[in-house]
Amino acid sequence: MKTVFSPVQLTHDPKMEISDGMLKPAVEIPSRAEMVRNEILDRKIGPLWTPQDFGRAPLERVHTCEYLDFLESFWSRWTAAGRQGEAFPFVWPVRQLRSSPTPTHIDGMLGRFSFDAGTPLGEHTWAAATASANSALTAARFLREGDRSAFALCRPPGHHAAADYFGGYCFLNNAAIAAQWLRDQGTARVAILDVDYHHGNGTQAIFYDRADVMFLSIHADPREEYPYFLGHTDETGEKAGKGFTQNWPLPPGTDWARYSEALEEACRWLTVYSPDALIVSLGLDTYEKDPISQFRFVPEDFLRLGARLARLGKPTLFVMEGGYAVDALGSNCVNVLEGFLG
Ligand code: SP5
Ligand code: ZN
Repeated sequence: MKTVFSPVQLTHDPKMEISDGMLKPAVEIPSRAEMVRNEILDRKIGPLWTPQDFGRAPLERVHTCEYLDFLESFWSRWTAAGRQGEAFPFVWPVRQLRSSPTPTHIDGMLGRFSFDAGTPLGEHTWAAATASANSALTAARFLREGDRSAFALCRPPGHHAAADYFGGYCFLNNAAIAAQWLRDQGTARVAILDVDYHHGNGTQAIFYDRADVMFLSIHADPREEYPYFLGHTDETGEKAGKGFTQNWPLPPGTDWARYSEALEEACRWLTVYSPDALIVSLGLDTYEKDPISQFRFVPEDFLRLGARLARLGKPTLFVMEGGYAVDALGSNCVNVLEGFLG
C-alpha cells in the first residue's frame, strides 16, 4: 500500500490550544505525522510518495472561495493588524446574529469561518493544510489508477472542517476533497466511513443532501463529547441524501466488543450501498490511552478494524484524522493498515 505525505505538512506547528476552556499545550502537533511516517517505513507497509499539487480547483469543489481566500490570506491580514503568534477565534455569528455580510475585520472573519476556539491558525497553516489535502488527492489518484488501497498520511486532519468553517484542528476536509475528486473523475458512488473518536461533523455537513456520497460515522456520543452539536442518531440526511447519512454515537468507555456491533451495522449499510470506492476517515483517538478521548481500543483492536474493512472488498482510501497518544500513534495506525493488508 502506498503512503502519501509531504514534509510541508509539518510546518503547521501550534504551541498552545484552548482545550476544556483553558489554554493548554497543543496536541495536534507535527510529531504525530513523523511517528506514523517512521512506523510505515519500519514495518515496510509500502513506498512513501510525496503529493502532487492539484491546485485550487479540487478544494473549491468542497469549500467556498470566500473561505479558501480567508485561510490563504489569513497570516498577512493577522500580522497587518498588528497581531503576533498563533490566532484563536473568539466571537461567532450564533443564532440571531448574522453570518453575512462577511466582516472585514480579522476578528470577525475568524469567527465567521470557524466553529470553535480550540484550533490555532498560524503562519504556515495554509501551506500545511493544502499539502495535507494534496496527500489525500494523490492517494485518491492511486485508487483511480487501480490500486486496491492507499494511505493518505493527512495532518493537519480534516473531518471537522465544513464548506466554510474550520475547527477541531481541521482546516480543509481532506476526506471530502478526495471523495468529491473521485466523483468528478467518474467514480459513481463513494462511501466515507468515519472511525475517529469524534463525530465527523464537517464531512456530514458537506454531503448531507447527497446520495452519491454516503457518510457513516461511529463516534463518542455528542451529548457527552466534542463536537457536541452534531452526530446524533436522528441525523440521516436530507432531500436527495435522505438515508445516506448514518450515525452511531457510543458512550464513553466503549470497548471493541461494543464498538464492533456498531461497526457491523455500518458494514451492512456499506454492503447494501456497494460503493465504487470507500474512504476511511481514520482517527486513532479511540485508543484507550488517548489523552483527550474515552474509548478503550487496545492495539490489537486496530488490527481487527483493518481486517474487517478489508472484508468489504472495496477499493479503500485511508485518510488519517485524529489520534493524540503520540508515542503509540504510529503503531496503532499501521496496525489498521496491516490488518487490512492481511
Ligand atoms: C481531528 C480530531 O480528532 N479533532 C478533535 C478535536 C477535539 N477538540 C476538543 C478537545 C476537548 C478535549 N476534552 C478532553 C477532556 C478530558 N481531558
Ligand atoms: Zn478525533
